Amino acid sequence: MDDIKKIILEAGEIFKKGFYDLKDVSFKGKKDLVTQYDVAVEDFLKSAFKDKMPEFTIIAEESSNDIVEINNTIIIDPIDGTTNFVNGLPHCAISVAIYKNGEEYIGAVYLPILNEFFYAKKGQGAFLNDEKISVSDEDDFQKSLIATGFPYTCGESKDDLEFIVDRIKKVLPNCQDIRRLGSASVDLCMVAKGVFEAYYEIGLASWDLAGGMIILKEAGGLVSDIDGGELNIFEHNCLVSSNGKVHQKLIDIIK
Ligand code: LIP
Repeated sequence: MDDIKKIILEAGEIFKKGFYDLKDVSFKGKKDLVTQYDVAVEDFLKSAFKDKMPEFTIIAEESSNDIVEINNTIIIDPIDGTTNFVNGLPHCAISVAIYKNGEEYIGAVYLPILNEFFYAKKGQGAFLNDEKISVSDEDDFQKSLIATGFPYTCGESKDDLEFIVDRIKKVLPNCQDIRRLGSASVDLCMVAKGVFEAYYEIGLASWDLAGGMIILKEAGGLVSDIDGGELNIFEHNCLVSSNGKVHQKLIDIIK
């Protein structure tokens, strides 16, 4: 774990430089941004992981993004929350998930600007800067703080936009409030830390969710698809995550 942490912390230095620097921003889609720093952080991570763990296949948002199976695999999002990064909002992170023989092994989500390093190793719990974290005990949905997100596709797809607006109408009156932080990996860590009781979003890619998902499960949380079944991380389905206690209620509301 220490070696992996070291690599991610080093990548965080490039991230930090970029956060305070002028950025070349280009568009991968109508709403989907990328900067030279997404590429630089990704290049650094890919090369460092290739040296350290040459037997692992790498999936990464800006380059190796067409693989849809897991074996000995590292999944990287160099900047999850690129819009936040571009606009100077510190809720953006490097997300890394490592799978061994097809099984979840290590999750790491690092917020360089806030100096928060979330990580988990299968069977050993979840941590934020070396302190153990766990999900909240709240079981009353009405008292729960729920997070969600808006996939970039809502700029083009009426169905996706409809889903988002309709579910907000259904969830908002029945919970404490809703938050949209702008980084799926950070949202998952906020559930892991007990800040949010639950988080759901459609259309996420494997690199957005894999690192945070491993951390949340190790913190005692639950992740599923919208039917309560196992989430296929490559299917861009609706991710439902929670402290476990309000999971079914959230599914009942958004399904
Ligand atoms: C983004 C997310 C964000 C979500 C977007 C997108 P990126 O990732 O984490 O919360 O709503 O759909 O996937 O593009 O910043 O890595």
